[in-house]
Amino acid sequence: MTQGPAQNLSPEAAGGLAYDAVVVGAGFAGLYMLHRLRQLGLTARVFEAGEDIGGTWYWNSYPGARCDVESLDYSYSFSDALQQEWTWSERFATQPEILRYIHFVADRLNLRPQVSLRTRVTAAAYDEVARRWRVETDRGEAVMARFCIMATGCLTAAAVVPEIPGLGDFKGRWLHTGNWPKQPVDLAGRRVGVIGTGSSGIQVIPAIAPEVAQLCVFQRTPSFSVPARNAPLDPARMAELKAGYAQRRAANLQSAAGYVYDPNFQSALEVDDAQRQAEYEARWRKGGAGFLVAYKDLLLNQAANDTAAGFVRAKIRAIVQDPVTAEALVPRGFPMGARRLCLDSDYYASFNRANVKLVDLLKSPIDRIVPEGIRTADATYALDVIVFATGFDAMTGPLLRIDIRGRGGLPLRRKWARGPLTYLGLQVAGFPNLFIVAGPGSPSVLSNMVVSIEQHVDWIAQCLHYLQRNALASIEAAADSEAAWVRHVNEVAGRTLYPLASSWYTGANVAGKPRVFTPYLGGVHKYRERCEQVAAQGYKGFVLQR
Ligand code: N01
Repeated sequence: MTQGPAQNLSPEAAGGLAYDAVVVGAGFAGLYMLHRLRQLGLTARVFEAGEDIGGTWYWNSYPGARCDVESLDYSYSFSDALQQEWTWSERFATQPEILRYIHFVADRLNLRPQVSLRTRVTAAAYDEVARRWRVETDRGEAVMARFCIMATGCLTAAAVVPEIPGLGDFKGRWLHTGNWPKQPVDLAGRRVGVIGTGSSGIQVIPAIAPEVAQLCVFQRTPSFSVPARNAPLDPARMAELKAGYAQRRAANLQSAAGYVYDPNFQSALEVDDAQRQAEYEARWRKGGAGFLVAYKDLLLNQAANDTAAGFVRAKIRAIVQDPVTAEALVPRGFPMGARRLCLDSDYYASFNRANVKLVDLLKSPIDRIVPEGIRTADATYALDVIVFATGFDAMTGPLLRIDIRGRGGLPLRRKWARGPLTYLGLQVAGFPNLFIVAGPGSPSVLSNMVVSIEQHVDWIAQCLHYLQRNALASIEAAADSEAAWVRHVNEVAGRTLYPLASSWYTGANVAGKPRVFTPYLGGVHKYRERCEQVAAQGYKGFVLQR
């Protein structure tokens, strides 16, 4: 491995600068990857499309944006100095606080000089002769690198604005939660329409309801949501938690989700109804995603799932005063948790406000956007602002927006035409020295993302070190191990209730996208063991070349 710019390759011959590694994206993944590359003595450059670092937490700056994994767990664990120095102020951190944290880490590690902001990578092609990736940006720059590491995120800038006719005629302003403006948006006293009631909609609605004149919520599929019960973390509690950080991090690594929320290993069906109700009530009061691990089979057995879903439906009917609105908010037709369980702060209670109206699109679909607002099959809603909380071309979208070409010029878009194919979610056969951090086929979005990101970055860094020590030029997933891994990812998903719902996990939210269950459900702990075993066996299932 080279200690300076890659050897055997003059910048002129390469048509631009040369690095050992290019990293695409400067969120949690890209920044930590840069840190590890520098520790290995490798030259690296990070390209980031945003005006600033932060990735998902840069783009999703809408009012109410907050993480649904507890702050203590949703943070880097690789440096005790960092985790002891930083102090979280709330149980679930807000988007601005997470962004401040990312800036704090970048400053402490002096990462910024190697990050090129406002630079979108448009293409990456493998040059089989030079054995280098040629990476092109929207600024007309082209650089060469031995390794190309995609830290592009799962829910980043690939925000989906649905093709509703008439948007261009709208006289007001429209925004997407996933691409929120960085200048303050004044919604006070305005008539606002929110389209979409997934995690983003469920956060933005209660956050803006008190200030807007009128809020119309355009709901197609109601979500299951449980209270977050966010609360301040006082300094004494924070000090106590920091003292136990080592044990907390170790427990997270041994868990299925990358964080521990009081799992119960009983079946929901082996206890009586009174016991179940008491268990659900305790978890509802405690708040957080621990609701879904109230019993071990909530996502494995429909009858077990029905007991939890029934509890939440009853809560919705009890909170929402207007019975017609309550009934419209009750989710039906898919298992609870098979679409992402939302955590909220007073979401259902927002519908008791006089200025909030639910528009049930299942009864009266959107017909078109008109200059003055949104017209449904039976009414026109006058609006000053439309907020699209309509989600993302998740997981594959951020990768496939880039024209990635492997051996023989094969476009990744063609290779993945029927769904993503990876080995361990880390590499793709035919694309040597290309790595994906927390992408399709890895636990990713069904885990604590920061834990999964650290695990991938560490694995990639160790792999590069192995190549260096053994004078190897490249690593590439073998086609048969990739096929076996994809089968395994599907088999594991097939044992759960997840595939029974249409969701962004399966690509169902984007027209024409292949329907494939994309994240790996085998659990963070087991997945990590598997990755470590593969490495210990000389990168079994990968092809290594001198
Ligand atoms: O997006 P979504 P999201 N007309 O795809 C609706 C993470 N996240 O941004 O289901 C009308 O879940 C769509 O309706 P339907 C988290 O992992 C985390 O909310 O297609 N409606 C749905 O209601 C999450 O799962 C946090 O019927 C339309 C909504 O838009 C992921 O990001 C916070 C429509 C999209 O929901 C994505 O969440 C926020 C149309 N034409 C996000 N098209 C936390 O950490 C779409 N919809 C807390």
